Amino acid sequence: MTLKEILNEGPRLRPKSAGAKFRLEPEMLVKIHNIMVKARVLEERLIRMYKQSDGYFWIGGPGEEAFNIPLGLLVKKGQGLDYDFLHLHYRSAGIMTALGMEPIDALRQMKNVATDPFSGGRNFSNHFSRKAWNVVPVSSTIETQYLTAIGSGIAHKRHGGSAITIVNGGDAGTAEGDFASCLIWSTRPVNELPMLIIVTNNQWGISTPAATQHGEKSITDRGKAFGMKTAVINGNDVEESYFGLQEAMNYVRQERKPFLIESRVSRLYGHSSATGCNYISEEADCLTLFESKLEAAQILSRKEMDQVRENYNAEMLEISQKVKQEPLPDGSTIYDHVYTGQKGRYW
Ligand SMILES: Cc1ncc(C[n+]2csc(CCOP(=O)(O)OP(=O)(O)O)c2C)c(N)n1
Repeated sequence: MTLKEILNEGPRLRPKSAGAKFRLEPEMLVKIHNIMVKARVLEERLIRMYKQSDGYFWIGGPGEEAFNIPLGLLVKKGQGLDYDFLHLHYRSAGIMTALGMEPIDALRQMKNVATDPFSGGRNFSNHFSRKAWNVVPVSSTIETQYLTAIGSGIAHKRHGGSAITIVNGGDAGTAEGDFASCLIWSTRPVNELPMLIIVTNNQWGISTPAATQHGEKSITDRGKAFGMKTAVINGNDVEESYFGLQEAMNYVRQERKPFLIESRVSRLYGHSSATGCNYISEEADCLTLFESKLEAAQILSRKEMDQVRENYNAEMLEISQKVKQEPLPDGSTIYDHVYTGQKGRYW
């Protein structure tokens, strides 16, 4: 069943009381569920490709969908300073999927084929970039995005309007000076920057538990020291994420001042392929949680949700087979795009 069919059939299938426990409209809940499944199945396909030697390395964001899909849907998407800038990290496939990324492009990067639109087949999986949506290239070196984000934060401040700079990264990375620089630069009196600063806290830095590294109770306490508005959000809950993000974004858009969000999320397949990328059943699974709520509220039936997953499974399998036939990048292009618009060697 397609999303359109579900949306069309939805009101007929649902009793009047359906959705009573939710604040979001049933159509929005169905839409978010659909994109959550799409993003999850995409990640599962990427992991499978890695395990079948159709890629060299996997890192990604299964377990962050309940937070990342609402985030992507709330972005003011476009190119230039009238639109939001996104400085993302490597667990952001859900955000990109909500923005409208075609899954085949993520698979192309995984397989490192020439058709990969993000890096021409030359970067790790989930290292996106898209000029048309102000998505700045994802960097493997953690936390540097909090520095580059200051630049677009300043540009947004000077430009005016309602567009904002959004940056995300993990909890362990906040130990880097780059994070402190971001807090300092975004909160300078009279020069505050319109930045939504997000830390997705999955309680791990590869294999180091967060509890052994953080003296503060919550990472947002650091923002408070700079006089910032902050919020801790249960990133495993769709509605808490949606409304928490909406409130923070409205504040940043209108006040042109920063807001720090700490989102508590799960890391469902471990750190990366380097740690095996197997499903960790001890972690809370936001999709399972959301699906039981949708079922209990009679928004979607188990059968309908299984159908959504089945359809995406079939689609991802089909496109993975297509990608395997695509050519690898030619050696002559190795120096292309080291600098914007540059082709060939730059010295
Ligand atoms: C500057 C830098 N130092 C170390 C690493 C190695 N490294 C890669 S991911 C990672 C852990 C990051 O943990 P966290 O910031 O909590 O994000 P998560 O991966 O858990 O989402 C580290 C230390 C790196 N990529 N870059």
